[in-house]
Amino acid sequence: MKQVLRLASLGRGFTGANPLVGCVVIKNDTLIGSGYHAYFGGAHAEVMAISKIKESDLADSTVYCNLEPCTSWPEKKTPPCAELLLNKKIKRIVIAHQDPRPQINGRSIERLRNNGIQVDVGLLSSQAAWMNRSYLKWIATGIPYVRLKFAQSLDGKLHPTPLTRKQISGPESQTLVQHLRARSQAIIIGGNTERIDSPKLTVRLEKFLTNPHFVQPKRLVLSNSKIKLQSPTELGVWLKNLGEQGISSVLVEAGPFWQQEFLSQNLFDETLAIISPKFLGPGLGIVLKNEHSEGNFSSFDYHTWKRLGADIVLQGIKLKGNPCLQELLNI
Ligand code: AOF
Ligand code: ZN
Repeated sequence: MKQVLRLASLGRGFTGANPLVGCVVIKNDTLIGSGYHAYFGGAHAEVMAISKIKESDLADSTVYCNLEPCTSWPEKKTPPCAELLLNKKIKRIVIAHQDPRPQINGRSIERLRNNGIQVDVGLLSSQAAWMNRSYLKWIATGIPYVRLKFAQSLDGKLHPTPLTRKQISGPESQTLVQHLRARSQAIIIGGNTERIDSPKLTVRLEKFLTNPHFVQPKRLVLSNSKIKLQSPTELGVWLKNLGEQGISSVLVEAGPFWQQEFLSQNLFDETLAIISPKFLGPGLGIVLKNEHSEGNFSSFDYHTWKRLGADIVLQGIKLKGNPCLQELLNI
């Protein structure tokens, strides 16, 4: 299953709203096939792993996959993997966890078992669920997984005042941001960031640009002239709309105003604070606006930090808004 998770992660940045999925096929203790879901709309991991194996070799083999194989539904892009596994006379299937998508949600497991296939569920389930935490949150709640990313100086400022363009974080942190963008389907900024920085918000890493299946994240600007909310309190409803449009994860690269709205309204799953060893002097930092928001900080369920060049990145993750993950991680 470790190998399955490694394979699955190769799809990171390319699978859009779909989960990361890997698959290996084992027969007589030998790996006879492997594959992963490489891009949104492309073949599923099981198909990739199985397609090159002879029928006679497949009989009585064991398939390892991090996710429950899919069923079919009207707007689905590829054929159902559960039927493929049934037709190929696989003996045993080992999966990390169920696919909570309402059209699947245990149905494939039941169907495979009813047809005499041994299905074992739960191997490395927490690692697998962690890897797909944005997919699981979006499927369970309909709301995209929200990452807040902000770079701040040692004196806690995101922007100098008067507002001017200023690069706070170093090049290593910029590379991290590129990866964060690649795994998000939309990047959100506010009108001030648009006006001062006018960032392109694109992914520019070779790895992504050279892959014809890579799709740049949508650029969403919360401002009077672009996406106009009647009031910041509409943020939650707007996010839910994004989820309904098939956006499963967003990266917020806005300045202090919108960052604090997401924080104060408890509309986030993860924060990435990039802290740089420099002082900005007069400037704007994040000021939380209500009592409720103070509680958010103690409600991080996981945190870690990493050194990137001269900067440190402090990552906090909330798991409690993520019912599937909560269940799978048993918290
Ligand atoms: C699997 N194996 O490799 C993946 C699965 O539109 P489609 O046909 O690509 O189906 C997408 C859905 O299938 C996705 O939302 C998720 O429920 C499941 N993903 N399932 O058996 C895979 N990527
Ligand atoms: Zn499938």
